[in-house]
Amino acid sequence: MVSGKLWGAGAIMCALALSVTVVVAKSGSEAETRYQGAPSAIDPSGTKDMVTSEGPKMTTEEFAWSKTVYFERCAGCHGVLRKGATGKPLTTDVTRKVGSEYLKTFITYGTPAGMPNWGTSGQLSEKEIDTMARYLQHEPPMPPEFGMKEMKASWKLLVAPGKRPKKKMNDVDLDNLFSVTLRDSGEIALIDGASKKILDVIKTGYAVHISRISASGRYLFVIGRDARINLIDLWTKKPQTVAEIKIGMEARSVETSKFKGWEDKYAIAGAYWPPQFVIMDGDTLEPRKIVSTRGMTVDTQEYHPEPRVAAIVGMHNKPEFLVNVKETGKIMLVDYSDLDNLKVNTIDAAPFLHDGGWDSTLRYFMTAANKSNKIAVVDSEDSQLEALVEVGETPHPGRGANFVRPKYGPVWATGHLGDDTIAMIGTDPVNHKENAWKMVDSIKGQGGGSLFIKTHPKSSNLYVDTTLNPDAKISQSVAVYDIRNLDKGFEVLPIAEWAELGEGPKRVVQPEFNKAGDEVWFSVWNGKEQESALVVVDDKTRTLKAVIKDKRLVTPTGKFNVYNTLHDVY
Ligand code: DHE
Repeated sequence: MVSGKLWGAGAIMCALALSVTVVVAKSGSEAETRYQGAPSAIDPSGTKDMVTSEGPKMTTEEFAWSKTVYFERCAGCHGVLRKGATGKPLTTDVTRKVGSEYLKTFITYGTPAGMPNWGTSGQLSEKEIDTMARYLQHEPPMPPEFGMKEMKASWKLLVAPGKRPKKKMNDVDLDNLFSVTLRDSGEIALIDGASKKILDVIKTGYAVHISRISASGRYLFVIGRDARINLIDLWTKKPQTVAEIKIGMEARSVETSKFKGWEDKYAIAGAYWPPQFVIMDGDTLEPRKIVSTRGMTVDTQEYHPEPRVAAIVGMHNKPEFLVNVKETGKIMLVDYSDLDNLKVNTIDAAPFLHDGGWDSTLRYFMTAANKSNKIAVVDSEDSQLEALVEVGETPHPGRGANFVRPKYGPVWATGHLGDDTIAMIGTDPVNHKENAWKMVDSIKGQGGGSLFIKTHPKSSNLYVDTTLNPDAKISQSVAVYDIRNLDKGFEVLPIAEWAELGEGPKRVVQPEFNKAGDEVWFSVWNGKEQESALVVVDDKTRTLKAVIKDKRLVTPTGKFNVYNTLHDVY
């Protein structure tokens, strides 16, 4: 572990911008850098080090220390190979040119573009900053590759499909079950939607991230930042992990095949490192096909050695996965009907693709190219880019929200990390052609730092969180709008206050509906050693319905209602 504490529940990563000298960061960019959160899961001791004579002098100990700090705090923004992402490139052609003094200034004071002030905040000492500045002038250490051999070695088939029950052996209402990410304990909690009781807590990967569900509703897939996947059988008496695998060293996304005839057949997971995705058997996780995402960017058409895999979705109308490749800005449509003759249709979108969701017809996929301030729209029928729609600063929809505006027809909405707006894009090219793929409206929210926005076909409310807003009053509450009368503005629900917790950041994150669409769940995400909670709101009355507290609920963040996740209801 390095010296100096990490900040808050999600540690702040550095975003070294090689320009200007103002110190105070804007709230939008501050929120964005705060979001690059988790320390990299890559083990620094496994890298190939590149201490070269061209860089300034440093000892092996100094190099090892800097490498650990870099992976824990900087790689999220600048990339493992320092090629740049949310943060500027820090390759040696740049860092050697600007030199030690220049680098030290920026590490010390930060920048308005979002680089934290590591020195003046007391996070790093003068000596540590000097070491870091020298380190950045050596070639970035190269983490090892992770191919079929390594995946197979990590693969554990704990219960073979033939040994599993033929029918559901428990009386859990699986449709209304919630899989809740317990981020910092590396676990998920399975919570019954009706009774709000924790049915089980299951050990998963490090800094566990998301859950997805197989097309039959039987298998739950959970991925950790360490690229470990747990395949959990929900039909056994007590849900249990039946297979496990590591698909790389760092990852965020997992999904399953949903097309008719291919239900539960395949799973797919995307890695941040190495930059690749892998298709596995859906009921065992045995790896079948690995595809690298390294290649040219869509804009300057330069080679990128580390294009990370962001959101992946399984199409409902075809045997295809849609894979977002962050740094190159490409969307890969992967036809899984013939893995030996794999067809991949690559769509040029825009750099820094991140998350997204379907429109209400499940035909068009709307995905945020966050640093480009755009939403890319993909038509899954003809496999083409339908539009690139300019929205606000750094859109972050989660899955987004679908609803109907009398004036514009069906729209899909996103909030933003970088500003306080909520953008709505028309999604009906048949009956509302003039509005299709245009930002038809943009309304004001509570503030920037929004991560997730949510509604439900049965609800007339639109909930917008502001998890990363620097103002605690805003990050601890949510805005709710009446979709039928958006001009009325929003009501603020003091979710964290309702949870009645003690000290801590208590960030409110990710609204998630139950199956019936009449209640909405929020996480009150506190520090690892502090008490957290889930708050359930009655959708109709917008009043508190329940608070779920339990010492096992350590840092709850994402919540995945089985039915809504499976059917892409949002
Ligand atoms: Fe996430 C989804 C990546 C930080 C909670 N997150 C995603 C997806 C990606 C991603 C690529 C889309 C997956 C998909 O649909 O296949 N997230 C990243 C990061 O790279 C980032 C910025 C920094 C990191 O180091 O991981 C990051 N994410 C966070 C958090 O700090 C959050 C708020 C809390 C946590 O648990 O870590 C967080 N991310 C989520 C959630 C989803 C998600 C809840 C799924 C939303 C959904 O409704 O499907």
